[in-house]
Amino acid sequence: MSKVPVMEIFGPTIQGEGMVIGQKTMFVRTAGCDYSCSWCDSAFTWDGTGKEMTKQMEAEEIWNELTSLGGEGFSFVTISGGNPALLKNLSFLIDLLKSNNIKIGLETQGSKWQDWFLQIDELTLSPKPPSSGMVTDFEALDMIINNLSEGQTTQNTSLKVVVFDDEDYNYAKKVHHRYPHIPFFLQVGNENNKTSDNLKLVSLLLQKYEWLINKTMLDHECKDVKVLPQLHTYIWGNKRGV
Ligand code: MET
Repeated sequence: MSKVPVMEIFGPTIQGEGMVIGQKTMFVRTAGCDYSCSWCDSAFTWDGTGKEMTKQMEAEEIWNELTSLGGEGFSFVTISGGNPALLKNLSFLIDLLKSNNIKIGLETQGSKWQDWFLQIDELTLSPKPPSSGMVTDFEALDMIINNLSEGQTTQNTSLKVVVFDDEDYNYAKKVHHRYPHIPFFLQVGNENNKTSDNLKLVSLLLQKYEWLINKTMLDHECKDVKVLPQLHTYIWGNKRGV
């Protein structure tokens, strides 16, 4: 069986987060997660509510769906979840995308390793701060970052921590100082991931972005970092499939 559980395929759109923010991309969202973050914006991938939407798909089927949606208008595919790093079989999709000259971005919390990480062009490791309710396995993250550093590839890796409060910010600093050579991104957390009142949401998110920027600018212990909004929420709010 070379199938993987797919929750949704959409695009073209832009990547709203992290190292390739603004990148035109297609998205493949896999089902299943080893985490259950309190503020997860894609809880339907793991809480049972998206069960009917989940399809076991072969790499070729995923590719067909991508090309039927995006035609010849894309050269980048982002794989997210859930935690796609639970799926060994994603190697088939990754090989197929590569053979079609497609660049690949992948989002994971950095709790599990897969050998195919070495083939990802833009890999975001996003360990979760205390507000998520999750506890980071730093041994696993150390191992992943070591494996990636040893791999002789053109692969790019970054770390991204979502920040909701002061405690999260301190956690983010700890992560950055543990892996100072990895490009580091701080991202504004979205506390209101259910609301459809976009004007109110954007105004709150802008305030939180300003708070995070001010905090970082005044902090002499945080120098080589990038502070980003979750861009897609400023445009589409909590809407899915964009
Ligand atoms: N679980 C992955 C991550 O933490 C994918 C996005 S989270 C909904 O980056």
